[in-house]
Amino acid sequence: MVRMKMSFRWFGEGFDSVKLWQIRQIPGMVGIIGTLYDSKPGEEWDLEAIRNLKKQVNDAGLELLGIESVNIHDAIKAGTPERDRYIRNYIQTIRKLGSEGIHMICYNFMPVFDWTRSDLAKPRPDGSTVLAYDQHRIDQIDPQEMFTRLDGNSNGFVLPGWEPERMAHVKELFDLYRNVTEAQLFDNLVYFLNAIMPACDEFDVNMAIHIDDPCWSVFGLPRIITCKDQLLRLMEAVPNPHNGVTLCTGSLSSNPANDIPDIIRSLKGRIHFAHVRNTRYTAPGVFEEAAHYASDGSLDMYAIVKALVDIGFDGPVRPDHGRAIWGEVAMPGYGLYDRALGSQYILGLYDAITRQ
Ligand code: DNO
Repeated sequence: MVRMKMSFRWFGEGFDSVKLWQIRQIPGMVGIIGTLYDSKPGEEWDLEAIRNLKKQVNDAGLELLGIESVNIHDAIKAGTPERDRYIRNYIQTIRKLGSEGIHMICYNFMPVFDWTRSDLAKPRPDGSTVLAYDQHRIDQIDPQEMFTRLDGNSNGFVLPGWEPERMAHVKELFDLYRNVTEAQLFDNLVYFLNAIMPACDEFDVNMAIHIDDPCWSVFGLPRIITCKDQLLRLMEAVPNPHNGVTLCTGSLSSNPANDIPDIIRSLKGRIHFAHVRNTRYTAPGVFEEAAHYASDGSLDMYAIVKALVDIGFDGPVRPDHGRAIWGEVAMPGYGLYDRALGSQYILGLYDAITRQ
C-alpha cells in the first residue's frame, strides 16, 4: 500500500517558534519541509548550510522531505535579460539539494508577492483567529500599504514571500512587470522549466509549483497557476514528470469553481507535494481560513484525501495554515497547535479511507 508521508513545514532555528522536538512528538509525523529562510531569491544555496539543515532534521529523528521554497528571482518571472544568470544559480541549487538526497522543491511563480491576505488575525466566534481575504478591502489599498499592514501584524516574524528587503522595492518590482502579460509569464515559466529539467533528471529532483493564492490577479499583476486548465496546460507544455505541482487545497478553494478532487485526479503522477487545509468561502472574492475539520469550512476534506489515495499519491503531505489557538504566539498560520490537530485529522481520514 502506498503511503503519503505526513510532514510539517519548519522555517528553521531562529525563524520558527516551533521546535523540531515538538514536531517529532506529533503522531505519524515523519518529515520536515524545510528551507534556508535567509536565502535571497536568485542566489545559489550554500552546500554546508543545506547539510547543516539536513543534519538538524535527522538528529531530531525526522527526514528532510523537501524544500519550501527555493524562491524564483523576479528576473526569471519577468523574463529580463539577466534571467539566465539566476537560472544557472537555481540549477546549482537543484544539484546540491539532489546530491544531498533532497528530491522535492516547492516554488511559486507569482509576480512580486507570494500569497496575499487582507487580515492575518480575523477573530472567530470561538476566540481563535485566522487569516482572511476580502477583495473589497484589497481594492482600497495599495501594495505598499498592504505590506506595511501585514508586516505590522505578523507577531514579529518575517512572512514567507514578504521579505522586507524585497518589499522595499515594491514600486520597481511593479515596473518590471508593467508589460508582462499572462501569456508571457507562462512562456517565462516554461523557459525556466525547460532550462532546469536536465538537472532535475540527473539528480531526480521533483519541481512542485504552488497554486497562486488567491487564484486570480491581485493588484493588476498577472497570475497563471489558478485552475485545472492552466495546470494541465503547464503539465503538457513541459511533459517531463519532474515538472509537477504542489496541490494546495486552500489556494485552489479561493475560487469555488475549482473542483479540487477532480483536479487531483487529473494530475495523477504529477502531484509531488500536497498542502491540505480547509477554508470557509463567504462570497466571491471573500474567504477566511478554517480548522482542517471539514464541517468547520467549505471543503469536502474526505473527498480530497480520497482523491489523493485513489491516484496513489505517496509524496509528502502537510497540514497548512492553522488557526491561532490556545494563546500561542507564532507566525500567522504557522503555529504548532492547530497544524498538529490538522495533521491528525488528515491521518484519520487517510486511515479510514485506506482500510475500507
Ligand atoms: C503560504 C505558503 C506559500 C508557499 C509558496 C511556495 O503560507 O503556502 O508561501 O510556501 O507560495 O513557494
